[in-house]
Amino acid sequence: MEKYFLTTAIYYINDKPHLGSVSEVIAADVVARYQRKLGKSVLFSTGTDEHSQKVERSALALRQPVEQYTTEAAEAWKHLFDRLAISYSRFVRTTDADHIKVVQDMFQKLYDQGDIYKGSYEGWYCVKDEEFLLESDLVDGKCPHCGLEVQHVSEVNYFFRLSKYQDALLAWYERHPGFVQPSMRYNELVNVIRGGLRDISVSRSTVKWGIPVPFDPEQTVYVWFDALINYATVAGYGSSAFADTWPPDLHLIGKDITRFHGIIWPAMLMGLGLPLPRRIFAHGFWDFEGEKMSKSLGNVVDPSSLIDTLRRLIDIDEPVAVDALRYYLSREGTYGLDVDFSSQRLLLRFNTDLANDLGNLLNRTLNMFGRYRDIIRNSPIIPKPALGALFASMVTDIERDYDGLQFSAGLEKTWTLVNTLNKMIEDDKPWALAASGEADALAAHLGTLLTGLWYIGNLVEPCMPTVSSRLLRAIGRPQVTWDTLVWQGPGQELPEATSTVLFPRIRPEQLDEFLTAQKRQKTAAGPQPQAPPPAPSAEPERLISIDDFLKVHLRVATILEAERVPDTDKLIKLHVRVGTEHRTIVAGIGKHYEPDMLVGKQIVVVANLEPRKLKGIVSQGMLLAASIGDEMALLTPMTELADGADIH
Ligand code: ME8
Repeated sequence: MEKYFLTTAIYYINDKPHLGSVSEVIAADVVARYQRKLGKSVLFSTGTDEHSQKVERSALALRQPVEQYTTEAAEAWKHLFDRLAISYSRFVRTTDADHIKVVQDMFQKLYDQGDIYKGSYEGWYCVKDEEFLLESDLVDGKCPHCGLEVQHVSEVNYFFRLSKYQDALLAWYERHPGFVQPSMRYNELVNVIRGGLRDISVSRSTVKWGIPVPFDPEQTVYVWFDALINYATVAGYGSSAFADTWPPDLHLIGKDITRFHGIIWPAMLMGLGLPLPRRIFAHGFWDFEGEKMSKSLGNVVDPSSLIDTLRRLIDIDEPVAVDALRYYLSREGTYGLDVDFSSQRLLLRFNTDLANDLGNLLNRTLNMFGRYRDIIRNSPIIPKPALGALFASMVTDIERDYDGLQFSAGLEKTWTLVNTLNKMIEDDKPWALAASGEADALAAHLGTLLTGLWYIGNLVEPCMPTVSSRLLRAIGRPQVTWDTLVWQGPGQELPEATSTVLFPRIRPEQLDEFLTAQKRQKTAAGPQPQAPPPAPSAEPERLISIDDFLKVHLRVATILEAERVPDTDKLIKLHVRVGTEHRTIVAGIGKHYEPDMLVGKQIVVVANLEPRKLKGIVSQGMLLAASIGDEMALLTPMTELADGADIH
């Protein structure tokens, strides 16, 4: 059986898991389950990164022995991964005995062959990112990545000859254009290598909580050198199994740690004479309100509470709530780029894609089998050939999307199939076929729905394992590998269930409650700001229909001129262009903006607002601005557009 070996990054044990960190392991799980759907034998590893100064400090702060602290924290991570239906083959901990041995063996080998040597390090260190930094790397004296204070370090330690591998790395990148993906990350790394590589420090003399350097117990192995090796531990380095498993097919990591995986790790492997991983894919971040979700910013969404809230408010059971979250994370955004978390979008996806489109399709199909059972008793349940080609070609296209880790595109195509079947029900009008006694046509209609759902049930399995198995159970058809999906009917074996509600619809009042609960949770999770801005109104939002929203005509405008309205400090008169039209708008932004700053800027205006007079000037529209407390910001398109563009 063909093998597939994939890994996630291993998570710093002292961080509480958040939606961003678990999004990676969920994506990896989707890949693992997809590869199994292709019939491969999958080795899938994830785990925790447990050594380092910051872990030592966190344990100390809790007055716990560090071993106890890491064991309890690793259990919490593992428990959450189990809850999220992560089908890992190994949860590796860097404190595992086999890992410690592999790290020491590799360190020794590189030392023996002269790739590691003793030197002295003088410079900066970021404890949060566990990274050595040059003076020139710092931004305002702080870490360029996390913005936190850095530590000055002056110690004797061991260095890895990274510089020696510069040419070999460049040659490797040239020969393997798909080595690092997406291509923008590949280009970034090639530029870093071309810019020149320096040897790096790979041990610490002042950190006790680490793996001892085998030939110098005064030193511990640098946490990144230790952590990267986890991938080799999982593959059984030093055992006979290793040659069969190595190299990994995929390292799935975030865009913040590409240098470690795309430069240092391949150089270490070159030094060790081992094949390099086949592919490194660096995903983007899950943001919250435009900023990376991270513990230090205090803007994290807690996946456990999110699942609990979904369950409680929508009355779904745990595995369905988990699948809904997995679906949302896989379906939003383009994998590789940043995405902003929005509980509204999560619920919208739940109601439209899951409850309306897929859930309804299943339920309607089962209802019809119940209702028309007698009519089709003697007719063959065979799908209509016409749709077979569409389903077969979609499976091929979806495989291409999943191979490229483009989960959203793959799911979008799957939903094209869902909606093709929904539309077919409207077009075929099975109720009319039943009324006129057209048994064969009705049986072909139902056979198509059943076979289509069989495909769809299998196609959604990587992303929603529970939903997949419940759907397939309800229609009485098996879970199969994708290559064995065939466009043919089940014979006379009809589904026994006559109804299954996979996803109850969320009602507007539940939506309100959910959003308020999320808001409360976010406030509870946030750090303590010195002067908190006034909280947005705690009043539940009044919902409007899409039709109400569509009444407002929003357009992009360019500011051509701006001047203060005399005798007021608040009002600015703007002359704007909205496509071919010129308008005057009076806006209350004078305390926040100087007229000069505004000229040339693009803004968003409500184009169909009744004109009104302000200080004797007729204002023909309104511009959009966001404000909280004393702060205000004009809303503007992310990239420049032709003015007059409609906003939907
Ligand atoms: O870097 N959105 O661990 P880590 C998406 N231990 N992904 C995110 C994210 C967010 N908001 N925040 C974090 C480490 N991640 C090292 C790795 S591997 C040998 C050692 C991702 O816990 C991040 O990009 O800080 C990384 O891939 C993973 O979570 C672990 O991050």
